Amino acid sequence: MPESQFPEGFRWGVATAAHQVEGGNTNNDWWAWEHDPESPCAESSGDACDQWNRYRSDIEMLAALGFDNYRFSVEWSRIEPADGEFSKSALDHYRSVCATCLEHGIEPVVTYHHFTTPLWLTQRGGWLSDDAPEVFARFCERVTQALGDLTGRVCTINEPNVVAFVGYMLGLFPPGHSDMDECLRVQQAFIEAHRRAVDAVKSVADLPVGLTLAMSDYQAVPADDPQAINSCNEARRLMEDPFLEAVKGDDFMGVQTYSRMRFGPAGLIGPEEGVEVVEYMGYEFWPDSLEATIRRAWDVSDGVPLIVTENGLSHTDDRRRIEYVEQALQGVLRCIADGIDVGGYTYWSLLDNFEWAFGYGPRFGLVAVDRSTQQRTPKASARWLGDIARTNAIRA
Ligand code: GCO
Repeated sequence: MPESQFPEGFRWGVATAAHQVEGGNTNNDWWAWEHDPESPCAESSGDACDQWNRYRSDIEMLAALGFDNYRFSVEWSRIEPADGEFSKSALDHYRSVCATCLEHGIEPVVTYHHFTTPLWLTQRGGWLSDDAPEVFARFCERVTQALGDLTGRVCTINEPNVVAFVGYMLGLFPPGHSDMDECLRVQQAFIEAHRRAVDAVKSVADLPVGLTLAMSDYQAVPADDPQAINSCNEARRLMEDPFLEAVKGDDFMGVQTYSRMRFGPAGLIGPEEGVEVVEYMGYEFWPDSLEATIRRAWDVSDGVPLIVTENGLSHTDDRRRIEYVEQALQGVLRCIADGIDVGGYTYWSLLDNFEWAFGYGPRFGLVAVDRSTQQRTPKASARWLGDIARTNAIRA
């Protein structure tokens, strides 16, 4: 296989999430959080990228660019606006999104929970309520009944580790708590929810199902310092290992990596002198983190098939985005050359969109969006990565 050629059948996708692109998602915890004067949110998601109305042209655009799959999420609070009450209209909408994908030769990769939780659940305890995994599994069954015959792959829960830690320990995401016991309880709730969701999907359709995990390349500084190494291991035990254990035997797991985190003898240390810091996000420009986390996920999960379901860069200089992704992809090739089963690469994100508490400042998209007109403008990186997707190779 030539140095830059990806294996036959390697999948090339782009990703979004309902709350970040649809607009008008008013019945979930994030909408409330964005309008809570005590929250750190920069702004409301508002109309976002109006993809609720513009999904057809967005899917046509990503297909024309050369991608073969589209990872998007369905909004639980639209589909189940009240406990046990399901909206046929919302399910029909997402069925139309899937059908539009297939019309353009695009495989729909459907995420069932991407950070947002319906208000009716959060108002009675959210992921701390005893029946959260059960009601989530009921939701997954209904969605699969409606969309399963048009769906290529299901991602059950996006970054459960981030929702648990940032929402229940750091307090920067809803519900804005700072309680390690709650964080650990929510972690376990998500693990149970994932297991129930896998069973719920499989009870309806024979589809590949997996969760997607936020990962980071935890590095000890200096590398041989026992305390720094211990800090890295503690971070992994909190943020990654329970989930990597829980997915053993699954159809796949989504690896979602952006950068590294460094720990010195006294704990977390900031960016290295001279290494670029990614605008808004505060982490380093570190594309090699993808290879490191793929290798770790493969090891700890005992070889669960992997897909990169998120990787990308927020930058106003699109050339840096190309540099970042090319370096990240070289790392993916090295993993594949070592026998690791990586089935695809999904760029985050198709569109510049609502970056949670940061609002619309960050620019992760391959495609720019004019906030006043909603006009889409593909960047050079969109055509560059689309060409790689079409040829399945990185051109020298
Ligand atoms: C996440 C989410 C995405 C983000 C992306 C950029 O990983 O936080 O899955 O919704 O927008 O990762 O930070």
